[in-house]
Amino acid sequence: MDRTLVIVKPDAVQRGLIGEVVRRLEDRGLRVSAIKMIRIDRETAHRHYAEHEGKPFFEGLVSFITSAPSVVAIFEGPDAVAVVRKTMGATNPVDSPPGSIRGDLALTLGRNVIHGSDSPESAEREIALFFEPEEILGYCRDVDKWILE
Ligand code: D4T
Repeated sequence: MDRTLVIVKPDAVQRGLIGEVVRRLEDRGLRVSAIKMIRIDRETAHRHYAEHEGKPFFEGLVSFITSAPSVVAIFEGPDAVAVVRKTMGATNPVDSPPGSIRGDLALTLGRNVIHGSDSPESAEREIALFFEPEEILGYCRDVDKWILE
């Protein structure tokens, strides 16, 4: 089973969209194996967005993600990374089709509601950044036999 890290970003938390975002991913068939609300600190934000360090939008990005609580979660399922990325839509909501999370719920790049890991390697790095192993629960749902072949 593959897994990926999702952040319901501060804009979505403030707008009351935690349930909507999580519901869309659960409706897709993905299983939550860890979830919690945190205020991301600056050090963690720098590590999470290390690939963007030095870019013009970096400081704004760190300020935004640390400005208020986020919900971080791990979603599991076959090809979980790709499935979440497709369900999210494009980074810039303008390019996200209706039906995707950003295409339905967001308008601008800097307030794009959700983060999802961009590769299985990033997912493992990001999961280690936000979760201790004992916070991650392995379990099966009865319904999984109707979702997974
Ligand atoms: P995240 O990481 O938030 O899920 O976004 P993506 O994986 O879809 O896209 P990303 O890493 O390229 O961008 C990270 C984050 O930075 C914001 N951003 C990005 C921005 O404010 N201005 C920009 O020009 C870019 C490229 C949006 C998402």
